[in-house]
Amino acid sequence: MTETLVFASAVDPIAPWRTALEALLPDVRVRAPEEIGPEDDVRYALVWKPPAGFFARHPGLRLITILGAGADALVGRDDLPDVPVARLSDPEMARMMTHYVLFAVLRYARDIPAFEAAQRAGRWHYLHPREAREIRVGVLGLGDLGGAAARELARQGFAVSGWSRTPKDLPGLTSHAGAAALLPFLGQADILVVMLPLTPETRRLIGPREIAALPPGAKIVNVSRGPVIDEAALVEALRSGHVGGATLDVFEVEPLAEGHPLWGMENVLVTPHLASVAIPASAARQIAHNIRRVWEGLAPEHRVDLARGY
Ligand code: NDP
Ligand code: OXD
Repeated sequence: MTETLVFASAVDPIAPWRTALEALLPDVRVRAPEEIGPEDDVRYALVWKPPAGFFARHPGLRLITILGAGADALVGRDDLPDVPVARLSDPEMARMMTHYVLFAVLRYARDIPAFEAAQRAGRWHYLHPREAREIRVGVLGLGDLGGAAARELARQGFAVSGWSRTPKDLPGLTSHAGAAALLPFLGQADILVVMLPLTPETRRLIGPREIAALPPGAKIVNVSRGPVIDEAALVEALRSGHVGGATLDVFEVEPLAEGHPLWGMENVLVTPHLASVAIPASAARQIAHNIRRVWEGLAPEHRVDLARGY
């Protein structure tokens, strides 16, 4: 019997997801909310920030899949039905994120912002290149995306350390875990890469005290969620020079407001939340695999722990 997957996203076009999913699951129809009719048996939802009241319209749901890696937008909702929620954990998404992080770290490691400024001033500005192993990169969050980026940075020869909730054993990098290890970890990060999910525990985790713990002139790359960093404290530290530069893909409020101080700061690179995106051709395989697991009465993989927040 044919079942329906309802697809709801204001940012992702449905067509490539429909093509990829229907090819893998011939008995499942992929429909936009406005295409759903009385004949549809809606069992699955693939969503990115669906509107309020969305889930109540589909009482037969058996699996919700978040159209992304971060679960924060869904976790806090009071209208979630009591069905498993999975998120994407896709190697191609990890590859795209790793590219962004590598770009941002290499840009600082090779002093590119200084050369960009020198070029604008028409000035020949020689800075002797440092070896990668002299540059300490700290990665906050060693999950699917953070772990992949940290491993690649280590492969490129940087002195990489990572921090997570539970201890990790990742090749080529030093791992730290737990709240007590955070400040000493930050003190060793010439470049800090933020890859933590947004949860009640991580909201504003990086505040004035944590920023002050960074080595003077440290750079920050935030690719996870804006509210993990206290944005006002970051602006202040960027103004004083204690933080020498920041590459920011995510912000407390998105889109970043017109006139926000971050727009005009010479030592800041702003990108509009696209460090990595869900890629239909590869992520559809994971979604189809999970739907087959539901058919077999098995728990879906990459399930979000709603109590933990990620
Ligand atoms: P995972 O859920 O796989 O990993 C999260 C990591 O953070 C884990 O290592 C976890 O520790 C650690 N962590 C969580 N809470 C704490 C805490 N309180 N203290 C210390 N460590 C903690 O996430 P991903 O790597 O897949 O993704 C990270 C985030 O990236 C997403 O949540 C999303 O917000 C963001 N993202 C941004 C995108 C963009 O385009 N900018 C695109 C995709 C994702 P442990 O391993 O011990 O559980
Ligand atoms: C995600 C994102 O969480 O794109 O997938 O931010």
